[in-house]
Amino acid sequence: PQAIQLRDYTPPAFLIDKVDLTFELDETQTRVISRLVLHRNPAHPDARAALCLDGRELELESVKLDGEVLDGSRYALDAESLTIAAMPDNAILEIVTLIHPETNTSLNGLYRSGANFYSQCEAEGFRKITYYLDRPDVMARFTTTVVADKQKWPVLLSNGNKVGEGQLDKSRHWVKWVDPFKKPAYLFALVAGKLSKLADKYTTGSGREVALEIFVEPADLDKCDHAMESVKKSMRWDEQRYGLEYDLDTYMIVAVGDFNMGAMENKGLNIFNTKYVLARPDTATDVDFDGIEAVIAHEYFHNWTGNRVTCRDWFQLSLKEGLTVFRDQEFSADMGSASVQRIEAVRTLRTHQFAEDAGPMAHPVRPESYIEINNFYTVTIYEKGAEVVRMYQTLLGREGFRRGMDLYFKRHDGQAVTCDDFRAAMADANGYDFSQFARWYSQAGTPVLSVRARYDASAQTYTLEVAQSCPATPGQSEKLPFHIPLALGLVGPDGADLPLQLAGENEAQGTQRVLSVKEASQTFTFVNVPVEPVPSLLRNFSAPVKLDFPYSRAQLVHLLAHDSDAFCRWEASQTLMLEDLQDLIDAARQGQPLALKDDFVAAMRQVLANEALDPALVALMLTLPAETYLADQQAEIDPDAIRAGRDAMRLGLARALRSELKASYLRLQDDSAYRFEAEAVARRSLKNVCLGYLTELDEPALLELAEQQYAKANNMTDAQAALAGLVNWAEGDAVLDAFAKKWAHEALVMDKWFTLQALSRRLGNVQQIKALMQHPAFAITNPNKVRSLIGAFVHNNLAGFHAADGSGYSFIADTILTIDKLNPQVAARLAGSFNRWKKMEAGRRAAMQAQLERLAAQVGLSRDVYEIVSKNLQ
Ligand code: HT7
Ligand code: ZN
Repeated sequence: PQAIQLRDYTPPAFLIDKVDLTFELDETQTRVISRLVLHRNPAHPDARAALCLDGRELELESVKLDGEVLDGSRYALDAESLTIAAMPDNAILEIVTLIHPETNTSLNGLYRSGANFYSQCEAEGFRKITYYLDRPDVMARFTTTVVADKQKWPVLLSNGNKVGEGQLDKSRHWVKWVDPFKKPAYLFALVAGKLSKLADKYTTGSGREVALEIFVEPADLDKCDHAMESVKKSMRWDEQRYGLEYDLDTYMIVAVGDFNMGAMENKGLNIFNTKYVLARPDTATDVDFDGIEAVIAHEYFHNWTGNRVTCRDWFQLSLKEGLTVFRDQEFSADMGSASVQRIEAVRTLRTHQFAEDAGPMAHPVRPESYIEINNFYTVTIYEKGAEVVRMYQTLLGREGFRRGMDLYFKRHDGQAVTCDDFRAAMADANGYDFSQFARWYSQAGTPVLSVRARYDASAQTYTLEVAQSCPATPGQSEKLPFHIPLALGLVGPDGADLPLQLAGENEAQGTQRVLSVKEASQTFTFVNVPVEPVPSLLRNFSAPVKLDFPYSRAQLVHLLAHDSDAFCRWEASQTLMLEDLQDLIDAARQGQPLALKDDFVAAMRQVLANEALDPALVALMLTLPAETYLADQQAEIDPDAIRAGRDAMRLGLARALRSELKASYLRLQDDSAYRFEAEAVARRSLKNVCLGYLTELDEPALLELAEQQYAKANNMTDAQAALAGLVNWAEGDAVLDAFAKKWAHEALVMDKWFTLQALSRRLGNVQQIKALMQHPAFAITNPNKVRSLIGAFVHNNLAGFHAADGSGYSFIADTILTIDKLNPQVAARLAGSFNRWKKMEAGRRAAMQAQLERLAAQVGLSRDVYEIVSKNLQ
């Protein structure tokens, strides 16, 4: 397969003004009648260029150009396109195609889930519905009529406003939808089925009433309230923060159990994975409630950042995704604890994006090339992209950022634009030079910021020498310096922040500064510093970099106890933890005894005892980094040593803090009805972290605590946490069985049951995973099932997947090949489990390479899997 290059971008030869679609839905085939009003694009370099429409897996019935039926000599057809060479400058094209949603297992294009029909068109799914200019810079006005059997498919939905409906014949009815806004085809949506509706309304700031509708399978109607509340909160927040109102009369959400990603922002008709809609206290955890609020906000926010202003081409994907993730993060920060939300975002970034940036799939926030665009819905585009947007705000302040956003919408509403256009709006609205900042979009890799400090007591100066570098990534051996916002404070011996005055300034300016680091090495001197401080660096994680500062253990303990910045406080605990974990891992590798250091245990004891701290922050400070994150810190990965070192730390802390953990666990009990409120969530999170440690100790009385918690839990957060502790012991089996019996008919709850076992130390092995794949609740065609069992195992159970006998590797290669035939996007995500192969110890490295080569040699591999496998082997 050929790579597509950013440098080859050319404007489309034709633009489409209007699209009229009619769908005749049926169980065995669907007829799509498309009427396009097009005109030649003056911006295209060739004024006589052919019209080349994208299309895949379509059966063409007929083509009419300006009313005349075209015979086969007037167009060329291949597996990917329909080309008409002789085209007038203005034309009406009518195309009839047949498609087969009932056999479409890729969940891309129009597909069936149960007896209902759903669509997914981003990025290039519309071409599986009809021949079209399936690229985001072709924006058209869509009208959609859906015709279907009324008994089987009573609800017929598409984008925009419903303008008519009626009965066609004895059995069939029709509904017509008009979307008044121009949009690219990737935002098209169609849903047909037997669905129940939760209805509500929202009055916008300017007084318009919007109907809110959530459509789900009838059995799920009692799990939509939280989603509806989240919609209303999102709408209010976007008005208050950015002055952005909803623009249609109806906002619809549809939930479907078969879905490749989290959700999709189709204009006026968002389609969601059920995982991000359905929640009841007994079926969904706090993490699920939180995820639903964030994803609903994310898709809703896309209405402006993505839909009203969209991407010129898919290389600009982060223009909408990075910006919208940033917006949903800011929303979540306002809904709950801002610092907890920030720490969690940083954990995700470090665990997943830093790994991506250091591996074979590393790419810039604006990639230069891709083979399959679906492989580029990555943590780099989303999460690093959000960090890049956050840096504008850190440099400009919230008001400056808002000025930039206002100008962006003023300039580009209704357009398909680039990351450079966004950057220009930020720069022009504020008179700020963001030219060097452009490198965040073009250079891959995680920069390293090395800081060294010197205190001169007699001159009362504190000097920071700052140097930056960035490792080579595929195709980019040399990097130029980034523009890095470095937020910092100086913490005095009493724990208070010192006033900050840079050399050359007349007076101190606050106790926190954002320095602009732009050179490869740069010096900053603070004056009038009366005592030697401890630097609190990269506050609130002001840039997506790795910080290197030679903190002493005493300095870390000081920050951990006093830093006014919650992120840096957490960071100090993590740095201390990581240092000791590394020692334990090294000791495990050398077969030496594994013991915890006293000052570390004392610091953790202090954290746990600090009742003035937000319990959610305490929980995060006591949580160890993931095995995969630890793996990424090693020169060579030995999964067994990582497992042994990490387990030793958990067990050591549990033993040393047994009584404090138990006391905190008992203190945090709460028998009241479940509430999804920040304070209650925080208490539950710390309580369950304590329980997790206590169940490391194989003591019947402590395991009984977990059993009791499971038995009397009035919410899934507590039930799942109890089971997570038990599942590592034989005592867990009875509870697992009871859980499966109780929840056999709740697909999302059974997903949790699969994941708990996939991640269990005791059960997370290939034999068990294969056995679970035979369970009646498992389905290889359902992405949620694949992710919760197989994905969890290969991505998050380092020692289980990387069993020394190589069984994990042959298992996953076999599974990838099976799934690739059904759903290449899902198969490609599993292929990402090979991304660390070059860093594994020799035996596992060879075994992984052998499986990669086996995959590469397969005939008929999808583009999706081919791209991941071939980049791994480069
Ligand atoms: N913009 C949406 C992306 C998406 C997607 C991409 C490829 C294949 C399937 C997909 N489903 C949704 C989701 C979002 O970022 O909001
Ligand atoms: Zn998005």
